[in-house]
Amino acid sequence: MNTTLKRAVGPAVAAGLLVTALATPAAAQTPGSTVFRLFGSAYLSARAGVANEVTATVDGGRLILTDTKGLAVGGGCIRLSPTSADCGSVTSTGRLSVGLGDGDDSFKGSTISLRTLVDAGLGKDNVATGSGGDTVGVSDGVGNDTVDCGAGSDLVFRDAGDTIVNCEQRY
Ligand SMILES: [Ca+2]
Ligand SMILES: [Ca+2]
Repeated sequence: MNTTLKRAVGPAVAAGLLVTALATPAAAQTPGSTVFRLFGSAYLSARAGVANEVTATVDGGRLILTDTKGLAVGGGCIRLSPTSADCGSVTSTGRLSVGLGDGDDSFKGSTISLRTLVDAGLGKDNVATGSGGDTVGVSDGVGNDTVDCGAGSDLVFRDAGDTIVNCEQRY
């Protein structure tokens, strides 16, 4: 490596190591996912390194999101417990977007009619969406995922070998 490149890369590498060192002790207490609302849509974003078990249900007209690995609750959602949150009136919610990140994750939302987008990311994932027109992505290069898109006209991005049920359009 020449001197100029060393100078440019050195501090960035050092900063990266510092962040990793600081993050490690707190990791055990860090929630598995963060939920929030933005522009009338609800979001759940999983943290890296977690095998998330996520559900979406409707209770009394409210959209309830859970992750057994714990939730951080952002704007527009109300904490119900360490693992669940009320993310607003389902009729005022345009759609639900879920990013499961890496790990062997599951998403169960088969009882809801809200349009749902699930990016299952890496790992062996199990995704079940409801009666809305849903979009599910399990194309991580490995054919070991399972998807049930439920009723409605649904779209899936998958690999050969993935088990796909009830998804009308497959890419
Ligand atoms: Ca994950
Ligand atoms: Ca569906």
